[in-house]
Amino acid sequence: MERTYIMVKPDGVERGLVGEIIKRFEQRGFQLLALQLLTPTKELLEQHYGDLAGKAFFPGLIKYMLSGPVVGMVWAGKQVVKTGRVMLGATNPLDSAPGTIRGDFCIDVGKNLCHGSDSVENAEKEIALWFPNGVASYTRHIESLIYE
Ligand code: DAT
Ligand code: MG
Repeated sequence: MERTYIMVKPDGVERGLVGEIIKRFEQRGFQLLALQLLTPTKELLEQHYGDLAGKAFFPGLIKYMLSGPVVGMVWAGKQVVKTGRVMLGATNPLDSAPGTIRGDFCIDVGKNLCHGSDSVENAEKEIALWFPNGVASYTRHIESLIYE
């Protein structure tokens, strides 16, 4: 089953939106495979956002992400990478549709609450980076109520 890495950023944790974000993925029918709260190191964040290292906003992004703990999750399900991004909304919250997490709860790109992997390949890289001890799978009894 496809997997994605979803992360509530420090602003989302401080604002008490962890439960709200988990709720949306749970209610949609996706399966929670892993969950952790941690204050990431600068090195971990620089690896996670490695492809953005040349951007002018990169130092500010790292500072923001270091400002407190984050909640990282692995979710599994059919097309969960693409659908997870749709559920988060556009990178700039002002472009995010109402009904999306960013479209419902934030305004500025530098305080956009959450992260979601942008491809299946990057999802697996991010899961390996944030959960170096591995992520186990398990069978749910409700699969037949979610998938046809
Ligand atoms: P996304 O988080 O939607 O995958 P991204 O990978 O392009 O977006 O960028 C990672 C984060 O960097 C994004 O969530 C917020 C920040 N960011 C992106 N573009 C920015 C910009 N133009 N100004 C400030 N921060 C930006
Ligand atoms: Mg991204």
